[in-house]
Amino acid sequence: MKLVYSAEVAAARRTLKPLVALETSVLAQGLPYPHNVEAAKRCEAAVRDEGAIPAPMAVIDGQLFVGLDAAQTRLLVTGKNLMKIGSRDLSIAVARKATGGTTVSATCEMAAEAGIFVFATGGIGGVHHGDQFDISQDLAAIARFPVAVVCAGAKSVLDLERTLELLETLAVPVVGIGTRELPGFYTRETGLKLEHQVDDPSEAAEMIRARRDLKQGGMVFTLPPPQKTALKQAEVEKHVKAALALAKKKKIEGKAVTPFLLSEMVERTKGKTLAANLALLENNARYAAKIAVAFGWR
Ligand code: PSU
Ligand code: MN
Repeated sequence: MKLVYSAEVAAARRTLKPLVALETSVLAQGLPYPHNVEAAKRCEAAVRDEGAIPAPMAVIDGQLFVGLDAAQTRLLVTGKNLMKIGSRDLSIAVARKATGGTTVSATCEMAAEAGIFVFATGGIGGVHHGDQFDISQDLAAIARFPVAVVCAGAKSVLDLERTLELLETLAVPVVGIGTRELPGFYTRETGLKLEHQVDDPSEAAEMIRARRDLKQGGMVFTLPPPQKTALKQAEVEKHVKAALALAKKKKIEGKAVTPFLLSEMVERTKGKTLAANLALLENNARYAAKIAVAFGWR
């Protein structure tokens, strides 16, 4: 895989500075302008604050970038018709010289190739509700590539119970940070129990190292979203139900489902989920950086 490193990420690799991978589908498809600009800024600042270097990934004109300069970031937050690039889209994007944001799956794949072990996102994809068969490729990618994903759980619009079951099937460890309850992305609570908990970044780093040494795939660390902007489960459930019904009515399909549901949630909660999303993205980036610093190089 031919990766193009930004000057800053290349320097970090030479000087063995800890790196944190960041996805960009959240910028290109997940959040509306100008909130996506704010998200990128807050995440990168949080990573730097903790002494690590942010490595946002994207595909630009068919080239696989690890680390983006200001003009490239600008393109991803303002560009029209940007591709949503998961693992399965990478080869197509390269062949077609396309430009787009990478989802969790493609970002895991590129991070693994770059030797980056820690990755921060908002919420991972997972098993969707309903009797259609819609499962995000994020899960298979996390199972396959040796990257630890720090997130606020799987996105609230998903079937979280089934998502946890499938992660077990795929032999992906899911570890709570400071709690044994799975957070629900916009919510701190879900009632779903996790088997394991870590209470500080070095414990998480030890687990990543052990999994790496076993030559297994990636893993998931879940961090409850910040109290101040978190929503209550009952409120989220009500709006998710309505958003799912509308998606069905409008026959929203395939990779458009997740962006549609997220933007519906923003409207239905009058922006509350947007504030929650920005806060949890920053929170996850910060904790991921702490883990990356504790992990060090090899
Ligand atoms: N988390 C967010 N916003 C997002 C996403 C995650 O807070 O937009 C994106 C991620 O890039 C994730 C993708 O990988 O949604 C999952 O999409 P799908 O369900 O189509 O696999
Ligand atoms: Mn899907």
